[in-house]
Amino acid sequence: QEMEKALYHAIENQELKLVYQPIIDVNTNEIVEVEALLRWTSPVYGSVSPLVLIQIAEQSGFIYEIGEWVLREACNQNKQWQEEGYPPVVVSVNVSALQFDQPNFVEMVNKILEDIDMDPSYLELEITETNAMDRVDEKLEKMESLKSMGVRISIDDFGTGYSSLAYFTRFPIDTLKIDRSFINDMLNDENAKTIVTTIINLAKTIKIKIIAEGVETVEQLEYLKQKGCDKIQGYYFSRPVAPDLIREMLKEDS
Ligand code: G
Ligand code: G
Ligand code: NA
Ligand code: MN
Repeated sequence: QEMEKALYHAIENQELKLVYQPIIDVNTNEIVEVEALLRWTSPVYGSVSPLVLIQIAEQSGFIYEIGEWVLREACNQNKQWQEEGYPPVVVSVNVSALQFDQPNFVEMVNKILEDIDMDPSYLELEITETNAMDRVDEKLEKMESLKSMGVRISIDDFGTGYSSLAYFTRFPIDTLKIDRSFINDMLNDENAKTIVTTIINLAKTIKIKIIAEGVETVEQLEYLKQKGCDKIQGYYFSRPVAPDLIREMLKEDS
């Protein structure tokens, strides 16, 4: 397949980039995390949606190399911001199930952190809810190892996978990220509203942090704040942006 070939050369040709979307503490209004998001501008195909890119990468097996590149790049970038004196933030990296299920995944993460000499507590790994429900025992063991290293774990797109929150009490996770579809519908749809408030309340009782994704309006922000949501992410505050723009925003925070 042609696109596979193009992707094969994308890393060495430096066509892959990461952008970063701020995650805000609703109580202090400060950036506390950034989510790294992959972008590919191919000379042949132009900008390729990350969904398509990840799909091709998974089919072709390039996901391992790309996933490792993303982790290393995001950690390097975060370390660099810290060395430049910006207020430290957590960098959150999406991990595909294939990548997480690799036997040496934990060792790879550890090696990257050691190479970069980065404090593991500034790295968060995002696993989607649906992906987390497959090969559970293996995943639990790896999550425990990562936790004991000090790495944080979050469940992404939460609410879309039909698992109960009780199920996730087995997982050593720090954060649930409420899927943006619920945030989008929340103020117009009683069901979505109930789901959001229930997730927030239950998470509080089991001491898991909440990030609301896809916050686009001040009304959504105010509602979430009132319900006790910890952190928000979305276009209301900022789109995913290049590292220099993150510098600008962190400067305003310091
Ligand atoms: O940035 P955007 O909303 O276009 O991302 C679309 C999807 O691609 C999201 O679901 C996001 O989680 C996924 N994605 C973006 N970057 C990465 C990455 O580095 N690794 C993996 N596995 N998924 C990513
Ligand atoms: O699946 P995941 O949660 O990783 O997806 C992150 C994706 O959500 C990114 O592609 C990002 O561009 C997108 N995104 C982030 N904030 C918003 C928002 O406020 N509205 C919409 N529609 N998409 C958003
Ligand atoms: Na994500
Ligand atoms: Mn997400």
